This record gives sequence, C-alpha cells and structure tokens, in this order.
Amino acid sequence: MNFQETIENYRLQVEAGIEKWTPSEQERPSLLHRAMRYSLEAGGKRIRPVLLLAGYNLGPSRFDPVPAAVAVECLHTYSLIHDDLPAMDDSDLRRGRPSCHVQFDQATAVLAGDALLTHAFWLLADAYSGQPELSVALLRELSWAGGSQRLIGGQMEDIIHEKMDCSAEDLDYIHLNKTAALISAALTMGALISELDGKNIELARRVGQNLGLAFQIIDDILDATGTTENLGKTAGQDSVNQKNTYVKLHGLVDSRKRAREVTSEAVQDCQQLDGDTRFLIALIEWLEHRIN
Ligand code: GRG
Repeated sequence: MNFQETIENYRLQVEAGIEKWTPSEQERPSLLHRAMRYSLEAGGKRIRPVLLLAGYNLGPSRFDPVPAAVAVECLHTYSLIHDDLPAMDDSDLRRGRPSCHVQFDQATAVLAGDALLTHAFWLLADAYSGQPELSVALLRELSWAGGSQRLIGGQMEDIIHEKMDCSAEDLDYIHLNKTAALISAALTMGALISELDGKNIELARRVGQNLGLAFQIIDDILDATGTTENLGKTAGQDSVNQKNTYVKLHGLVDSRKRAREVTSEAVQDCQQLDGDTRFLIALIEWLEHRIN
C-alpha cells in the first residue's frame, strides 16, 4: 500500500463524483449552481469522503460508494459556507479563496448552503434507490450526524459558550458534535456500503469519533500556530472570535498530548477491524501531523 498514491486515487474519485453528481451551472438557476460548485470545487482535503472510501474498502464491496462520498462532502461544504457567514464566524477566506458570501452575496451563500444540504439527502435517496435498506441506513446516518443533536447542536453550543464559561466537558461536547459526528458518520457509511457486520460498524463509528476529536484538537492547534497561507483560511480567527478551543482551555502542550491519546485510541480500535486497515491507520496518523 502506497499512502500517497491511495489518497490521491480516492481524491480523484471524489472530484469525478462531484462533477458527475452535482448540478452544473448550465442548469437553472445558474447563479445558485455556480455558488454551490464554487465552494465544492475549491478543493479542501476531502477527508470525509476519503474516509468513507477507506471504510468501504475494508469489506467485500458490492455497491458504488462514490455518490455517498459526494453527499458527505456536500453536507460538509454547506456547514463551511454557513459557518463563514457574518452571522456566524464572519470569515472572508475559505479553502484559499474568498468565502462564498464574499464571492457572491449573503443571500446566495445561504441558499447555496441550503441546496448542498438538501442535495446530500437527495443523492442518498436517488443513487441507492435500488437498495432501499442501504439507502435508508445511509440517510439515517447522515441526517442524524448533521442534525440538532450532533453537528448543528455542536455549532449552537459553540456559539452559546462564546459568551459564557466553558468547562472541559462542554468543550468536548462541542468538538464531538460539531466535528467528530460527521467524520464518524463518513467512516460508518463506508462500512455500511461495504456491508460489514454490526460489530465492525460500531467499531468504525468509534474509530471515527476519536479521529474526529483528534481532528478538531489539531484544528485548534493549527489555528493558534499555523499560517493563513498554509491553512487557506485566516489563521488566529479563534482567538479573534473569542472561541473556546483546546488551546485556550488546556494550553498547547496538553492539547498535543490529548490529540496523541485519542489518535492512538483510534488506531488501536482500527486494529480490531476486519479487512486491510493499513491505509486507514496511515491516514489517522497522517492527520495528526497535518499542517492544514
Ligand atoms: C445551520 C445556519 C446553519 C449553520 C450550520 C453546523 C455549522 C453551520 C457549522 C459547523 C461546521 C464547522 C465549521 C465545524 C468545524 C469543523 C472543521 C474543522 C471544519 C474544517 O474541516 P476541514 O479542515 O476543511 O476538513 P476542508 O476545507 O479541508 O474540507
């Protein structure tokens, strides 16, 4: 297994899937589709769809995982577009480009986010309509992860805690829901499509949870230590926005220690999964040392 070749191959599958499975700007309303694709095609690491493909490749694999990978990236991109709006983080730069509301306008950005979210569910319903049980399982997984008790709930508590004390427990709630829920859902969806058994699906979910928590801790560290050029978004925004982060609550040294602990828990669980886990383990370890 060559890590760089494998991740590149997965990313190419995702890019081709985005091209195939999202409306083109030739479709009316052109402005809306242009804005959706502007944010989707701006790149990004594609971690969530890559994780879905990695989870899928653990098992015997009968079905096409690419539409589900695109659905996860659509939902993720919607959350970034809305997160950047002036009413939320008010960020002008995303994925190395002007944010959606800066490039277009706020109304178009709100609608592009809404449309990407809705499109994610349409894709899971449509592309897997020949396998209704799988389709429903994927819809259940993604809608739960994106809902008020997971991603949106985490974002809500993040905003609420900007103005009040935040305990370590509150911060873990925020990180586990705002970030880890979708990362975990992506890996779990891959395992569902490859028809792994219940034990493996629950293990995949746990791997994703710990990986997602590590991912957000590293994100907090990078915001405090990285450069705008490397990050493709404005560095130091968390402290400007008085965000509660691991670095603010625990300091850099303990944050790095915690990221190491949860990364190694994820790797240990991964070793219990059936199938060839070499790429997944390499990906988890690579994410701990990323620079963007
Ligand atoms: C419902 C109005 C409304 C808004 C929702 C839920 C939400 C807004 C925002 C939360 C999403 C968010 C910004 C979570 C933080 C997770 C995170 C680290 C995002 C960046 O992910 P990367 O680094 O980004 O994978 P790329 O660009 O590489 O895909």
